[in-house]
Amino acid sequence: MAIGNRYLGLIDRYRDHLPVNDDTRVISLGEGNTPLIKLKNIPNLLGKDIDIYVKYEGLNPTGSFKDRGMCMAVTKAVEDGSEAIICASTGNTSASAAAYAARAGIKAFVLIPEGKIAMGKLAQAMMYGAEIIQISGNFDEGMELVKQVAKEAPVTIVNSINPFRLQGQKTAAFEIMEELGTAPDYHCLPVGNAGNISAHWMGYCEYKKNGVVNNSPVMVGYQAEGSAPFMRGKMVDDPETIATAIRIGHPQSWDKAWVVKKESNGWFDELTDQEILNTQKMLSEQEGVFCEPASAASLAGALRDIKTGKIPEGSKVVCTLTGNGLKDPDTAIGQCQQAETLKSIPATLEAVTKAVLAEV
Ligand code: AN7
Repeated sequence: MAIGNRYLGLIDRYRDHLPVNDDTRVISLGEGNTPLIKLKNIPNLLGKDIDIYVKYEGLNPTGSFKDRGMCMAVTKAVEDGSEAIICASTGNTSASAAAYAARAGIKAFVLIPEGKIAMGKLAQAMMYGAEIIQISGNFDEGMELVKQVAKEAPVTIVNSINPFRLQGQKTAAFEIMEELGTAPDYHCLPVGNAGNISAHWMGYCEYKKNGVVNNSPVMVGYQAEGSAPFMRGKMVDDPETIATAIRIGHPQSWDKAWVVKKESNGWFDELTDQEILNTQKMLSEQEGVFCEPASAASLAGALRDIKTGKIPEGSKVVCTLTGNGLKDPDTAIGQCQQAETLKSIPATLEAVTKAVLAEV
């Protein structure tokens, strides 16, 4: 067995495919190289002959796929001499920006919507020492403010309108193709700003163009019903969903995502909050994989489309699980019946033995 192959993050790994040179000071936390887990119990339950893989991006350093893009964006910001970065965020971008800024030794300003960011994400932004600017408005309003402020102040925007973000995020597609030895038939993602679906498509096209693979997937984007501008065909002004990560009504990569849909012969669809939560719970219970609500939209949508036959049997399907379940403990506990019935018993061998015997 080879030894000494320390993984040093995706910029090191994919240097030849990214806009860096030998002199670039790389800002990395070891992001990327996440597990591609083949589901076993859920396909059995479905009774369908189908290969479903989940790409568990929640295992990145700050618990979401954002780290792939953020390591590139912050590396380039530092290279360009920037001393402060700024973003608007539903939570994960701010956690990631805050961490990479800390690592680089620069300042991070994060605009977050009051009351609509999951507790884990808020804890992260605070712990990493970001300048938190809470607004009484939603993500879309925050994003517009960030664009304006960046014209007035010496700060680099690290939302996905920063092109280096998508460069970093495309590497998730590289990893999938390398592991499968091919592109999947379908790739399903949750869609908010649509940066990630666009980045994946870039990655797939790049490897196909270079002859690494000779196929590319159908790209499928799933939104939450109350926050589904791609289904409405226009921007949504008051987006609402329990999946706060994708509570976005004015997607920043609007045009790009429509191109992805067209070029890949893909589609968009929407899910109710209840469908999203049911799938989040099912994935945890059946497979031992805990993702945040927004992430479960990819699998929830895929399962529905497999059931109806829109995604045919015999397909290889990859669903991106964009964020870790620990990001949003409140929503998780809130949907577990056990949380309501949980009561203490005496700390005695007799009582505990009785409790175990009652359930085996
Ligand atoms: C878990 O953090 O936009 O379609 O500000 O956190 O590329 O926007 C988060 C987005 C999916 C949607 N899943 O990805 C932010 C933010 C999770 C996310 C998305 C987000 P895009």
